[in-house]
Amino acid sequence: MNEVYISLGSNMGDKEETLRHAVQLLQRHEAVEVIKLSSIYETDPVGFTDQDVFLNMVVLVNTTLTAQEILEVCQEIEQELKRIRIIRWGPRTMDLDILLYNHDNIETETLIVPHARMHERAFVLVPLVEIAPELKHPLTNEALLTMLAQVGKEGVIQWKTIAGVSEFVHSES
Ligand code: PH2
Ligand code: MG
Ligand code: MG
Repeated sequence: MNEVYISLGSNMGDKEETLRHAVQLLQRHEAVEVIKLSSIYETDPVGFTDQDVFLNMVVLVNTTLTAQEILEVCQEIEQELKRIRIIRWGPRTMDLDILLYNHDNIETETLIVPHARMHERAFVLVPLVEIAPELKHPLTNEALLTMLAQVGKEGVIQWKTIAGVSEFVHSES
C-alpha cells in the first residue's frame, strides 16, 4: 500500500464545498482510501497576490495506484470540479497537488515528487505538519517541522477543524 499526501486548494466559488467535493471524489475511487484530513486553513495567495484568499488543506490517502495513476485521478477531479486557470498561479476552483508519494523521489516529464515548492510554502507545510509531524523531506531528509520553522506561519490561519473523514465528506454546511 502506498501513502500519498495531497494538497488541496480553492479560491473561487464555494471553497469549502469544493474541498469537500474533491475529498468525496478521492474517497469514492475504488483504489483510494482517505486516511487523514488536516484542518481547513484560510491562506493569503502566494505568487500572484491580486486574487482572493484560498482555503487549503492536506489529505493522506492510501492507494494501490502508482504515482502517475494518482496524478491522473487528481487531474480528473480538477476537471470534474471545472478548474479554470487563466493565469499561472492565479485563481482556480480546485487544485490538487501530490506532495509526497511514500518516501520516493520521482522525476518524470509530468510529475515531480516531492512537490518542488512544498518546502517554501506555509500553506502546504502548516496542514502537512498538522497531520504528519514526524515526516522528513525525502530529498534532504530534513524534518518538515524544521522547514516550517524556517518558513513561518504568516498568512495561514486555521479556519475550521474537521472531526473525521466520514463527518467531512457527508456533512453539508
Ligand atoms: N496555489 C498556487 C499559488 N498560490 N496560494 C495559496 N495561498 N494557496 C494555494 O493553494 C496556492 C497559492 C498554485 O497552485
Ligand atoms: Mg498548486
Ligand atoms: Mg497543481
